[in-house]
Amino acid sequence: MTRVLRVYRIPFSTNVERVSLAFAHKGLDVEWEDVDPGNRSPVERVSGQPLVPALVHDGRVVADSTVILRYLEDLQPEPPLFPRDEARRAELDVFLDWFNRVWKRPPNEIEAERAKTEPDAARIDELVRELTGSLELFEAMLAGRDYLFDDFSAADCAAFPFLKYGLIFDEADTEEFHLVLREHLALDGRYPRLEAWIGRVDAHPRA
Ligand SMILES: N[C@@H](CCC(=O)N[C@@H](CS)C(=O)NCC(=O)O)C(=O)O
Repeated sequence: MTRVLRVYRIPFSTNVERVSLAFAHKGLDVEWEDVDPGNRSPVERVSGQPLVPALVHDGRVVADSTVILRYLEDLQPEPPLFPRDEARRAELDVFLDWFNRVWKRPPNEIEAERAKTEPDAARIDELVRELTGSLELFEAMLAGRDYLFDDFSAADCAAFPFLKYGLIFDEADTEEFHLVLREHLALDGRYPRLEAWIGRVDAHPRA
């Protein structure tokens, strides 16, 4: 039994950055467990699956970044990352589900297609249009507000680590999925609200 919040992570992980923003927002301490990306056995041993982040707290194991965001909200409600209003919270739940299951699909498929010996160029073009097209949607979501759901929330924690690749890139980060994001989300000065939001969220602390 441990009261410490321990999180398994690998370098440059988008899903780990989601929870790192959330921990810092709530002022919660985290004990990071650094894992070799090429050897997930410590994560598998503790959580029964290889992906990070995986949280261990008080005898419980919580895998999946979005589930961890909700776990932290229950553990420490203030300051909030989810709206208190029931309808607004449902809207945020829909956004998170859309982002995870719909938005993430094109970049994941582009990465998988590129890895094939004979990539389907037409399919890649179609996926790139879908991915790049989403930038208009985020630009519109930020009309007249600083964050995706007015106040800084789980939506910003979830989307920022992916959308930031349109503007911010660490040259040491050579993960193929991140290269896909960097290539196809480049803002090139065409999305001023999104650009300002990336800077705004990036100014938030990480745990
Ligand atoms: N749905 C999971 C996805 C976790 C995930 O894909 N994590 C990545 C790092 S960002 C990972 O561990 N990738 C390793 C791999 O695919 O082998 C979440 O939201 O936490």
